[in-house]
Amino acid sequence: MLRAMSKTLVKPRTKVRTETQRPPLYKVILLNDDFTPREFVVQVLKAVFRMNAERAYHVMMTAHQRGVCVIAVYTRDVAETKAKEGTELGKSNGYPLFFTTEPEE
Ligand code: TYC
Repeated sequence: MLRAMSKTLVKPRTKVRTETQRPPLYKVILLNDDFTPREFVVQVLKAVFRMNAERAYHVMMTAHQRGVCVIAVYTRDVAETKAKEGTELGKSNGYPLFFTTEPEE
């Protein structure tokens, strides 16, 4: 068979990547609202985002005063899971607390 006998040499054209490929990162953002108690927001930040009391209070106050606060950056899966966990903790306690995610530029 012509095909099997073919002796064409195909040179592999490979590129060597010297830079480490990193997964894209996503920001988790806390949104202010008028109903969720400050102390509850602090508890959620400590539980879901592993913040100490001081950091959690500072982040909560930033969202309270400016409307939003970037909490942390994670890979997409982790960011989305944590945002959902925080939002659901609020919801199951009757609060409109809301976390969202956004790709980092
Ligand atoms: N603004 C809320 C209050 O006055 C507290 C609060 C802070 C709610 C930050 C959400 O992301 C938030 N009770």
